[in-house]
Amino acid sequence: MNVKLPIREVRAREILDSRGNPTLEAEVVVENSVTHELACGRASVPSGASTGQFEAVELRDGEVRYFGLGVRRAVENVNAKLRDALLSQDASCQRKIDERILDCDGTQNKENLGANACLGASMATARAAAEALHLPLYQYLGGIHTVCLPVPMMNILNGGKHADNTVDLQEFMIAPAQAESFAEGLRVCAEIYHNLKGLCREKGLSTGVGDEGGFAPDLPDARSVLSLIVEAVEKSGYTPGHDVKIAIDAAASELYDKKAGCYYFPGESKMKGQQVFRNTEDMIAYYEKLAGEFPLFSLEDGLDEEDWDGWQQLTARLGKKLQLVGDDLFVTNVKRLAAGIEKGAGNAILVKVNQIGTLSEAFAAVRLAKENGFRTVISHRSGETEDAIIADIAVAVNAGQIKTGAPCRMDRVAKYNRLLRIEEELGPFRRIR
Ligand code: 2PG
Ligand code: MG
Repeated sequence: MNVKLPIREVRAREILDSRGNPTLEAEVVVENSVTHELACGRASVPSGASTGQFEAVELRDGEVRYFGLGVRRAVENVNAKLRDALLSQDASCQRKIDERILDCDGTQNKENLGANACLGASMATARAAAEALHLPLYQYLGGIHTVCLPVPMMNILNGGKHADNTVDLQEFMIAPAQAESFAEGLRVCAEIYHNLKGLCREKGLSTGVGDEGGFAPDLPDARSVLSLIVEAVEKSGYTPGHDVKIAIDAAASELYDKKAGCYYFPGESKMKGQQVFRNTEDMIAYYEKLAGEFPLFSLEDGLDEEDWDGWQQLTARLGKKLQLVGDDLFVTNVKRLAAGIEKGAGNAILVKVNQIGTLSEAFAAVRLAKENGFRTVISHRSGETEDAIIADIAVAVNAGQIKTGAPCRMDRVAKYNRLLRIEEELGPFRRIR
């Protein structure tokens, strides 16, 4: 007899995220048709700061409370419309559940119910189903295909919209290239993080942290950040480029000045006492130079989210040498990803479930990426909660890589700790990059 998991309750509430802003938490209760046991799944929705303009709509109340950021309307959409659409549906078929959520919303970008409402319901349903079947979530979602722990791209130095320093590029990350296991890789990165703190202190730089837990000192430009990171890697006893490689998320859409038609670097301008602008050609040359001088392996959002021509040039020039990750460019959307694949724009996708609004759509993006030889990176948002669901997702889809901030602040560390537990369950098999 096939077990069914009819949904018995759907509800949501407003909670706070790691920046102290409201976000939505959903709960779904299902009944196991064989045992008649009830099981509850809970999930909370993250939120970005450098949000891509093509992301699904995050519904905010726009009222006085919480400076307009309340999510009571999204909560109400879960408690009424989504509840009606999902009650008594079988939670064990995630695709059908997500299709009902999409039909209930009825728009392309989820502006009706809000992607936050949709995603909360989608993720809480998966959790409830896994719980009802007594399976860990990664195993429920990925079945026997769950074999690969992701390599962490650990963000150790924050800039851009995630900090108030002069670093213009948003994220500087390290990845353990040689570690034999996730736990070992995590240790390597955490040690480097601590040594980076020591170096900042020695040099009289701030050791305060940004939204994702990375340090946020005032430094004049990307080259000085990369030099400092290389120093921290060496101080930790590792060889840059061999043991540890470096990744950047430029979040270039945030630097792009539409009127001027080029990228403005406010921090670098301030530190150097002269206006620093770079056009698309300059940007590509700039990255090429940095990649020649430093052990870069990955560059995310190196150019603006609408600059398809620029992305094509960037990929033609650097695509063999670097992983070129589309975040704001693809927004976890199969249509935009398909366009990128066709145009030869980028060679990897950043997957953020709240950019699109249901698990099934995010998984479709992962599938399309893999079918076309694009790499996949599962990612947190800069505004997170204690929910570590992206750890399970990264394992379930064998993403290969995860980006979830510094080993600092529990909203980030919760994901790393969840992966440690998963590795203990699965054993240390992983794909070595
Ligand atoms: C990014 C993310 C996560 P945000 O740009 O990749 O690091 O930032 O959530 O602010 O969009
Ligand atoms: Mg990004």
